Amino acid sequence: MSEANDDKRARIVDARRKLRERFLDKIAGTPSLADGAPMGSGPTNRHGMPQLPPDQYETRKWPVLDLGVKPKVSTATWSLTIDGAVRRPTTLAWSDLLALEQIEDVSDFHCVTKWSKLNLRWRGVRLADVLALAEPADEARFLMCHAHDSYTVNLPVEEALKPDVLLAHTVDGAPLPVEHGGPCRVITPQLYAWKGAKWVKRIELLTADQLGFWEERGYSNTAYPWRNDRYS
Ligand SMILES: Nc1nc2c(c(=O)[nH]1)N[C@H]1C(S)=C(S)[C@@H](COP(=O)(O)O)O[C@H]1N2
Ligand SMILES: [Mo]
Repeated sequence: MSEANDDKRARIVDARRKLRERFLDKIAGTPSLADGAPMGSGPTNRHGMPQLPPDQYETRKWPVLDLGVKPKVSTATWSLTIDGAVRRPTTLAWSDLLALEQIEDVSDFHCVTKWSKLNLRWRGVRLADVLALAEPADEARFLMCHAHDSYTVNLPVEEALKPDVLLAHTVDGAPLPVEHGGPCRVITPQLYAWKGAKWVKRIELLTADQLGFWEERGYSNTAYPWRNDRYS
């Protein structure tokens, strides 16, 4: 990543716009609280909806869910690779991530086990920007996130492009703690939280859908909290 930052930013903005255009119909066709108002840059994502999706309760603590491993990843050796069905396979170092546009967004976090943590203030980079950098191929429709603990989770590209989907490195003003996926995780505020990979290391673009860890074990492939869409 040696381009001058201005050139790179202009290229990302243009690539993001083109990518969004390709997926606009699909974005419009999915249940979304964001469709009317771009987010990823401001306060909560509820937009007049009730506080909580159906059958969720609010928790003040923030539970930790993982597969029994909390990988220690230092920012010095951190990298994120975007590959698969892309024109420009891309690997970012930590400094590359921080050189991209930084977004602050307040959003809610809904776990399929029924707790919701409201009003988390995240800071990070839009996943859309990082995908735009890698230029997904025309046939790219899905992505698989791979994490350091061998967790995997799949997403349709149109969900990944939503503006509140972040590669988050900071929460409530502090570096994201290891147990919550630090130094960097994906968040998907409009889907159940398992769709956001903690300790993400690779994002693979796919031309056909594949199931991730929980989707293979019976969780819904779509995972819309506002539709109580938990299991398949
Ligand atoms: N790498 C990785 N990411 C993961 C998980 C995991 O086990 N490993 N668990 C998922 C699940 S089921 C949920 S509910 C959220 C929990 O995030 P938290 O531990 O920060 O609350 O992370 C998701 N992302
Ligand atoms: Mo979960």
